[in-house]
Amino acid sequence: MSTAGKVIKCKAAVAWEIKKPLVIEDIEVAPPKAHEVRIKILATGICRTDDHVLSGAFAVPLPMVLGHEAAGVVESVGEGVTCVKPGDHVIPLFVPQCGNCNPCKSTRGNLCYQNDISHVRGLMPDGTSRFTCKGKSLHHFISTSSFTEYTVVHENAVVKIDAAAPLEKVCLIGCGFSTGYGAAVQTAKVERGSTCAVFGLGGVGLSAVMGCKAAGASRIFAVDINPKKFPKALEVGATECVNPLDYKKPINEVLYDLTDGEGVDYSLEVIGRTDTMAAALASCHENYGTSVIVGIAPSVSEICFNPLLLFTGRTWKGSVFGGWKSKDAIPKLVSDFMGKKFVLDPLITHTLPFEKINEGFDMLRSGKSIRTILTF
Ligand code: COD
Ligand code: ZN
Repeated sequence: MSTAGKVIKCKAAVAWEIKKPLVIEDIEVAPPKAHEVRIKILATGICRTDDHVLSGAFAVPLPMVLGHEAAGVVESVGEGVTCVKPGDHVIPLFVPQCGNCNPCKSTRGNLCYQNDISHVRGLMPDGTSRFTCKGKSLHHFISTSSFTEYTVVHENAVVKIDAAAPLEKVCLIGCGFSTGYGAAVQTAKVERGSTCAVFGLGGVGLSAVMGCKAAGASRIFAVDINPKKFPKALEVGATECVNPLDYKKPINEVLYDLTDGEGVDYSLEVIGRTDTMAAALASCHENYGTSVIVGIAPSVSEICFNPLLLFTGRTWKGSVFGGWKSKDAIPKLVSDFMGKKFVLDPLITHTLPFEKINEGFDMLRSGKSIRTILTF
C-alpha cells in the first residue's frame, strides 16, 4: 500500500536535551509539501558535528532530529519536484544548492543562501517542521535530519546518485569524506610536492589526509593527541605522525623544526578548537602558507591571534563541505568511488543497527571509532 500523501509513523532518535542520550521515539513524518521530498533513510553515519549539538558546543533549537551524513531512497515527492522521483537512490545535502543565489551562481563559493548552518532555524525553508512526537513539533537539522527512518527535505537539499552504489558506504560522501577531501583538494588547493599538516584524525581529518595524498603532497604530517589514530592515518597516506603531547614545545614549533624551519605549505584544522586553529595557522609557511579551518569551534568562542601571522603573507581560509557545490559534486564523487578513485572502507570502523545509536556516540566520544554507520 502506498504511503504517498499520508503521514508516516516511524522510529527516530530524538535529541530532547543537551548532555542527554538520544531517545528512540515513535514520530509522525508529514507528507512532503510542494518542492519537498520524503526519503526513507537506509544508512547514516555519526559525525562529530552531531555530537557538537549534544555536547552543547553547537547551539541549535531543540527538540531536534539530528543526523546529516546519509543515503536513502525517495519514498514520495511533493508537487513540482522534478529532480528526483520515488525509488531513486539519493543523498541529502546539508549544504543545499538552489542554483539561483549569488554563491550558487559564483564559481568562488558553495555556501548556498538556502543553508541552515550559518543561522540554524531548524525548520524547512517555509518555516515549518514535518516531524511531530507526542504532540510536539521537532526541529530539522541542517536541511537533512537523518537519524530517523523517514525524513523530509527541500528539493534543493537532495541529489540522485547511481543506484548501484552501496548506500552504507557512500553515505559518507554526504559529509565526512567530502568535507575533508575537498578541504585539501579544493579549498587549500594542495599542490604536488608540497608539505601538509592535518590536525585531527577523525573521519573528516583522515579524508583530508587522503585529499593531500591525491593532490600529490610529498610530506603529510598527521597530528592528533590520540596515538591510536596513527596507524589508520599512515594507511590512508600520512607520511609522519605527530602527537603534540610528546613535546614540550608548542606543536607549531615542532612542525617548523620538522620542516627545517620552513613551516608546512598547507595546514588543515579538522578538530574544531580555537587553540588548534591558531596553532595550525602558525604552523604554515610564514610567507605563502595556507591554513584551512574545517572544524567549528563552540558557538560562543572567539579566537585571539597575532596579526603578524597574516601580515607576512599567510592565507587563512574556511571550508564548508569541502568547498563542493553539493548537487553538482556528489553524483560525481559517487561515480569516482564506484570507479575506485578513492576508498571509504578505512573510515568505517563500526556498523550498528539504528537502535544502538547511543553506543555509536559513546564510541566516537571515547575515540574508539572513526565512523559508525547505522543501518535501518
Ligand atoms: N590536538 C590534536 N588532536 C585533537 C585535539 C587536540 N587538541 N583534540 C582532539 N583531537 C583529535 C581527536 O583525538 C580526534 O581524533 C580528532 O581530533 C577529531 O575527530 P572526530 O572523530 O572527533 O571528528 P570528525 O572527523 O567526525 O569531525 C571533525 C570536525 C572538525 C568536522 C567536527 O568536529 C566539526 O567541527 N564540524 C563542524 C564543521 C562542519 O563542517 N560541519 C558540518 C558537517 S560536518
Ligand atoms: Zn558531518
